[in-house]
Formats: sequence, structure tokens, C-alpha cells
Amino acid sequence: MRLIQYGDGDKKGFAAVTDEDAVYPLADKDVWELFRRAERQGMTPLELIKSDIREGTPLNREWNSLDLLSPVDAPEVWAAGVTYQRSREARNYEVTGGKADAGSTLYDLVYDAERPEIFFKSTLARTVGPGGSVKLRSDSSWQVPEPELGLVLNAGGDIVAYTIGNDMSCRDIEGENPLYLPQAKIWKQSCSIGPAIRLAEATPNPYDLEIGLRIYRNDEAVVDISANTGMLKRKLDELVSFLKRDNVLFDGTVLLTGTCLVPPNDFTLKPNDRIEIDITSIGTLMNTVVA
Ligand code: DO4
Ligand code: MG
Repeated sequence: MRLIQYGDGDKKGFAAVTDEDAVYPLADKDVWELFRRAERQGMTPLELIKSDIREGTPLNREWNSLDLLSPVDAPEVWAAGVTYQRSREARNYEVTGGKADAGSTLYDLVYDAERPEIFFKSTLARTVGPGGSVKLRSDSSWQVPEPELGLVLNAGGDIVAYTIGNDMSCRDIEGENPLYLPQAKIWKQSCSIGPAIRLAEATPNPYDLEIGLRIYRNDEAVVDISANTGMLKRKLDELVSFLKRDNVLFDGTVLLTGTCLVPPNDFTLKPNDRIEIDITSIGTLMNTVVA
């Protein structure tokens, strides 16, 4: 069971999307109101949605044809880094220029360390939703999307749902100096989430999800790669436990869990590219690139 937010005239619609892709508008304002109603009625959110659906009528629309918004208003987005071997290799390429004998880098150290890399990624104002435009930085010539499984957390740090995130990154700025990381990661429209959130209680195994990345240029696929969350070096709870340590979380804080997909080293995004990221049973997050 997934949840979406969409533009409905001058209002925001909130709906459940079943595994058969039927859309059922819900009475609640958002996922938090739904969770509170479920608690009051002594049901899990999934049980409550199923009971609403038995009484309800589906929209006569494909969910992808709605004016989809970010499925959750995330006040903050955080991200973990170098959680997959593929990311470690890509970071090492950035700092060494591909030299095989460059020795151990800080990325090798963080991949094996007890403490994961966790960094601040985005705020509500910088994050775009499905169909929105992600921006290129004007001072970088090596930019890529990073497709990542996103954890939707409540204020207590529980993983209540999963979503898809794009951690847009500047590989040249990141590789030049690790202290430039915030500039390589955070700028206007450098983060995207959506198109839906999938309830954690309806996701039996988050360690076996296929992640696919396709980038279209003039309607031709110039990147088409995929991987599986089974390759994640860390446990999801482990990442959350470091994020919440001595920190304040909010209902809707999103934690991106790191990328397992990196386009070839000679690839950089260009204006008008279309990025599509899919994760099994969540959907496809589509964004267009603008300068
Ligand atoms: O240290 C660089 C960040 C790496 C990252 O964002 C990732 O692995 O997804
Ligand atoms: Mg990343």
C-alpha cells in the first residue's frame, strides 16, 4: 500500500494507491493525521486504509496521471554516503583520478568504520517532487543523479515508510576537497523525493528492492543501470540510530540511504535530460533537468 499527495484544484489531495494501482482518496490531511486516526481506532495504518477502501470508491484515474506532489512534506532530508561498494569506487575515482596505486582513501576508511557518513542534504524549500525540475549547479561540469532508497521517519525515529530519493551531486566539487561536500550536495532543487511512500508495514523486505536509473537525452536512453538494496553495507536501523543520536527529528524527516548506482565516469547531466528512478513496489520518480 502506497500513499500519495496530489494537487486537486486549489486543495491538496491525499490518497492510498493499492498494489493493483487503484487510487482511493482518504479523508485525512496527510500521513500523520492517518496515523493518529489509526492509533485512536486501535488499528495499524494498513488495517485502517484497508477498511476505508472497503467502504470507498476509487478515482477513475491512473495515479501517474494526477498532479503528483512530494508524497510527504519533509522538513529535512539527510543522507548517508559510501554505503555501497559502488559508491566507494566512484568516490575513490573522484579523489585519485582513477589511479589504482593511490593507497587507502578516507572513503575506504568510512566504508569500513563503525560510524557511517551521514550528512545534511535538503530542506522542504530545496526539495522537489515527482515531475518537478532538478537544477544543475552553474559552477560544476560533472553532475549526476544519485538514486537512493529513502526512509520516511517520524519524530521518534521510527521508519514508517519508504520512498525514492535523488541525491543530486557534483562529482568534481566533491572530489576536489571533502570539505566542499555541502556545496557538492546542497543547492536550490538539488533533491527530489517521490512519487509515493510505501508503508513500512506493507514492505516485507527492504533489503531486496531493485533500484533502476534511466536518463533520457532527446528521448534516447543514455544511461540504463540497476542494482539491488541487498548490496547495502549497513543496516537501515543502524543508519537511523546514528542520525537520531543527540539530534532532533521531525515527523517526515527523510533519510536517504546512499547510492548503489553511478553513471559511467565520463557522464554528466545536461539541461533537458529526463531522469527516471524506479524502486520495486514504490514507483518511478521522474524529474527533468534544468540549468
Ligand atoms: O561522501 C560522499 C557522499 C556519497 C553519497 O552521497 C552516496 O554514497 O550516496
Ligand atoms: Mg548519495
